[in-house]
Amino acid sequence: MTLNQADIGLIGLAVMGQNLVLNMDDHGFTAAVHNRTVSKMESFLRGGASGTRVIGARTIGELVGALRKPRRVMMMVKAGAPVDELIGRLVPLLEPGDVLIDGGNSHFADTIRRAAHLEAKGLHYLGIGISGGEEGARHGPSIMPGGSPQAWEAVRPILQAIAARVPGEAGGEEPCCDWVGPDGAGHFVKTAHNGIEYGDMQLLGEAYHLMKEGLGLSPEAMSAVFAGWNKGRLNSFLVEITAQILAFRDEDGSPLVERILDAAGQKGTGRWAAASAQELGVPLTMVGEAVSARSLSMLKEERLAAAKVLRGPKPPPVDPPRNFLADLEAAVFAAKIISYAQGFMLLRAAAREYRWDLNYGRIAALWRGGCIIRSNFLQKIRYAYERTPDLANLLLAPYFQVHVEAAQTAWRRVVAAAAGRGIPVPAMSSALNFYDGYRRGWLPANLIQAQRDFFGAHTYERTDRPRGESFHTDWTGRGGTAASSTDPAQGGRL
Ligand code: NBP
Repeated sequence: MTLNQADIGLIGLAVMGQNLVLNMDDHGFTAAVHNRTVSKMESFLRGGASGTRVIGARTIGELVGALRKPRRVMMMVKAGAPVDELIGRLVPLLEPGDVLIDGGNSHFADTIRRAAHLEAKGLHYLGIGISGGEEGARHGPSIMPGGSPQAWEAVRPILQAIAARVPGEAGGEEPCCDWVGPDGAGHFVKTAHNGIEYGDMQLLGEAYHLMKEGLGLSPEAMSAVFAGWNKGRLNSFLVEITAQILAFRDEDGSPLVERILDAAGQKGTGRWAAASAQELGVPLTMVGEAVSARSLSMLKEERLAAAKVLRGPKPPPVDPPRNFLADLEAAVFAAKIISYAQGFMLLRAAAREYRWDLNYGRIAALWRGGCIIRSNFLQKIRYAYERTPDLANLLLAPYFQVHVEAAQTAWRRVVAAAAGRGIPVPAMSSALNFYDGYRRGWLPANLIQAQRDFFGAHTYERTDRPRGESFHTDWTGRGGTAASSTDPAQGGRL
């Protein structure tokens, strides 16, 4: 074992850890590695890492001893308790000024807690979101680092070297990796990314459903449609792989996709995005629908039983409109705009709540390469925020406003055709409902306030009085008090 020589230590040699280490090695960095099950590390050194400068460490102590100071240690282990356990073992071995990095999919609240705990001990802590799966980790992921600015400076050269690269503003290339904010900001941005990823995937699933059942297209024909979309404004990694998946044949030549069980799993980050949105009061409806659609899909046996009992429209009352495929492309595009608008609403709300000074244009730029939602579309979002950093909502930026408006007639036709045929399109229709709600100065929430005041004396504000004044009415005349009051004590009972 060579002492004080390695640039970085990495613990956790599963799929992500191994590929990140090889990526670091490609870029000239020396990594010392350790894995709890030491035999996995040994087989990595004999296999994928043979011929590289990677240094194996049989214990955590050995790994720490192999690092140059200030030490940089990256954890790539399963999120949750394993991270706390590992931190507990590392802390006694590290010194003030050393940098500990969690590159897993940790919950941002855990990262905030860990950062406070470790920074109090003089250690620096970074919680970084990494997207791109195995391929990204090996050849260039999108990296979303959060934590102390000093810690960021200490790891910037390594993380920016291994990140995906995309064409830069002023020519050349720029890395899809830049500091996003303090403590849990990086992991929060990764959660928002994953939520948006759920929405994008659900929209493509709904388009597939409409083409398959509404138009009766073969997987081959659908593959061609997605490949065509990928040449236009919907160009993205997910549309590209969808075209490839639909064209993929099983060993006997049949389309493999048709043999895959229709029960979609989830590891939790989409649910975290939806839950954070609920807590922050953000209408992140697309992610909510996408998470619920996966949950509904998991009820396979129940759905099979229900299919024998519950009937939909029969025969289909409407034919698909002419030019349905063009309508569908417009509907997917418009709904995608809504989904990203909601995702950035979530980021804005989190920035307010956790006091993060997030740079939305830069976040959009980080997602342009390496990650699952990478697309040209993100460049438009970047421009929108560069032009107006305090943009209240992406939908108000001219590019998005014009495109949603231009798509809306087709979008409405698609949602109506789906409803008429009994084909579920929860993401496309909830996006439309969001658009129709967000663009209205008045919503029927006055009735809801009246109901709340009726049964729970929750009070309401009036349109003919200044905001902040609370009123309560005795709706039945049996309450024994005046019909309306401005009792300030009641204002807090909401
Ligand atoms: P996994 O999430 O499957 O975790 C396996 C690794 O964690 C192994 O190295 C395992 O060691 C180690 N580990 C566990 Br489990 N408990 C431990 C403990 N108490 N102490 C020390 N090590 C422990 O690996 P992964 O799929 O490579 O992902 C790593 C992280 O990156 C996760 O947080 C994941 O959510 C995130 N992520 C994954 C992807 C992806 O595409 N897979 C993408 C982006 C982010 P062992 O070998 O001894 O069991």
